[in-house]
Amino acid sequence: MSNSIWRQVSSPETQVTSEAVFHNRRQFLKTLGLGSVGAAALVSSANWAEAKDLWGADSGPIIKRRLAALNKLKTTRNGKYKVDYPLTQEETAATFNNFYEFSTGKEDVWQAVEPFQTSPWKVEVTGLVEKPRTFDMEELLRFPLEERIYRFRCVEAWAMVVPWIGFPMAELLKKVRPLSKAKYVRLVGFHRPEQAARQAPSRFWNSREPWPYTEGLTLAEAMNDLTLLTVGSYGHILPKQHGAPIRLITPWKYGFKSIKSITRIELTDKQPATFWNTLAPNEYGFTSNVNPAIPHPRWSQEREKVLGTGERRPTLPYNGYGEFVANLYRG
Ligand SMILES: Nc1nc2c(c(=O)[nH]1)N[C@H]1C(S)=C(S)[C@@H](COP(=O)(O)O)O[C@H]1N2
Ligand SMILES: [Mo]
Repeated sequence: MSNSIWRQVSSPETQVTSEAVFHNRRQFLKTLGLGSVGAAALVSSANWAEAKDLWGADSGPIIKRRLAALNKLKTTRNGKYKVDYPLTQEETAATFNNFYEFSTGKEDVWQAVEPFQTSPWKVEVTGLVEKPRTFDMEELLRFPLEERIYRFRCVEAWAMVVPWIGFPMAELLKKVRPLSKAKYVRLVGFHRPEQAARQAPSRFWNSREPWPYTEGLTLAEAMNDLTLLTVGSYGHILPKQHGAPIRLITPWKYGFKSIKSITRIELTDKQPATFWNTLAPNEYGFTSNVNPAIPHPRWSQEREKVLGTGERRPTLPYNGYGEFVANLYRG
């Protein structure tokens, strides 16, 4: 499953925070006199057989088995949003992830999430609303679930097509009744240093990362029908590496807006600070709609690279969703 074409992709989000981390980790292993075999043992001494494939053995059977074990979800397919590209293979999408709470790498996230406990889980919905409320996951899974096949475009220029399962965020917001003062929605991830290695203070790096991960939308964006609170993919509940048990998907925006493993949704009257915008405001704007005409400060956004095949194709304005969202940005 090693995906060497991806090694050529510079990892821009990664570069912001992690060059020092990688350097120090290598230095650390060297100090201990460990090569890659010793490093694998550090990753998961409890499960040697699975840890070792991090370093090159075929991970295909392991990931297939794990995905097959996830609970299935009952859904209806919503065919409104058509995608004329083939689906990304499930194992490919599930072994190439951005999830900085666990790793700055992409091909090791699916292993690094092992300690993460995603059940029980609650989401607090609060702030400028008439009826603030905490929902537990069982309640959230009782919203009518739809399957939607969406394009997905990371700001780093890789792209995929995934059948997500979820419900419009608008349905949740209607239940808590936003006040007329509410103009933005702030979304908050989790903070569990004991389960998420990179949230723990470390003597090996000095992180500036403002945990928990946070994101935000305008209320109008949050109410748009495309904005999906996502609880599943490929017919089953989300695997941890995709942001179990509940994440956001905003397919017309760069992937970092689609915050994983949400614990809190807060309505506000001011534009909220966000994780990436706080770290590098000139690179990761609050709105961050997919736009081939606006280059990232360090690379062009004119083309994208298809996950799994390496095919290059033109980037589409709003990632192909202009007819549904462009009106949000007029005037
Ligand atoms: N909590 C959290 N959410 C996150 C991230 C993260 O590091 N932490 N990474 C973002 C980025 S940069 C991308 S591209 C997508 C990747 O989603 P995927 O791994 O399910 O493909 O998740 C986004 N949501
Ligand atoms: Mo991303």
